[in-house]
Amino acid sequence: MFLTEEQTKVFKDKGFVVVKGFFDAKVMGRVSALLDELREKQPAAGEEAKYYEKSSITGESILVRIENVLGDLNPELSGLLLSPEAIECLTQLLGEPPVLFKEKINYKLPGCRADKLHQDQAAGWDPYSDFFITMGTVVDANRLDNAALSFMMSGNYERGLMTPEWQPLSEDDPPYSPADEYVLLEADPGDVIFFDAYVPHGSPPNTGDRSRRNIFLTFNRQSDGDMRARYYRDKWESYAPNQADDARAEASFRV
Ligand SMILES: O=C(O)CCC(=O)C(=O)O
Repeated sequence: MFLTEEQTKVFKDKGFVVVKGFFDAKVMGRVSALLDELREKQPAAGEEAKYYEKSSITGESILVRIENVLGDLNPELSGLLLSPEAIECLTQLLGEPPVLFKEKINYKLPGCRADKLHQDQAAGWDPYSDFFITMGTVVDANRLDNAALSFMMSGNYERGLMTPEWQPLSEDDPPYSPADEYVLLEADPGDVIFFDAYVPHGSPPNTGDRSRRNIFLTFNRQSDGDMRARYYRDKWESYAPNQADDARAEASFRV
């Protein structure tokens, strides 16, 4: 057992739990370097899926995220993140072994737009399953000035969709209201947040001068099967990766 009873209870009650120092500094140094390499890489079709948007803050094309980064494409990164301890925690929380559903690196560079308050499940996940857990790994220090995430911490949300799919829960940036139901998650490299697909969360635009890279790996229960290839096939049909010279206007709700 890696998570304590108290930690699994917090996850059940609030929909998320933060595990400080889950990965050590050596691992995170390597992860950070691999993310820098991926930022520079020109992927071939079917490889890493990069998404660029035009920043309304700076007017520049910026890399918002990279998806499809684990597995054979990047075995070292996969080995570091899908550690035995991570799999054990996910097994505890899911009640059965996890299967990777999707993964992404959010670079949240200076000038990046807000991620509006939302439930992940509202991003078209219903056709695949009704329950997922995401493991968020903090790569850069997350602070107020570089778009740290805010999570609902009251547990006061439905374990179901609270809006129609694709609609954020609010157009406001943090502090979300009611303010006493949300927490600003300032976190350090190596901290991990496990959260379910219904807990409301979001982050403001990055108006600071430091990137705020976090990696989000989303898992389903083994009994739901391996849906990752289908997920990416469907996603790329409706929302294809692009290039810096082909940056989209800002899209605030595509998780
Ligand atoms: O990276 C962020 O700030 C937002 C991430 C998020 O909320 C998500 O992808 O569901």
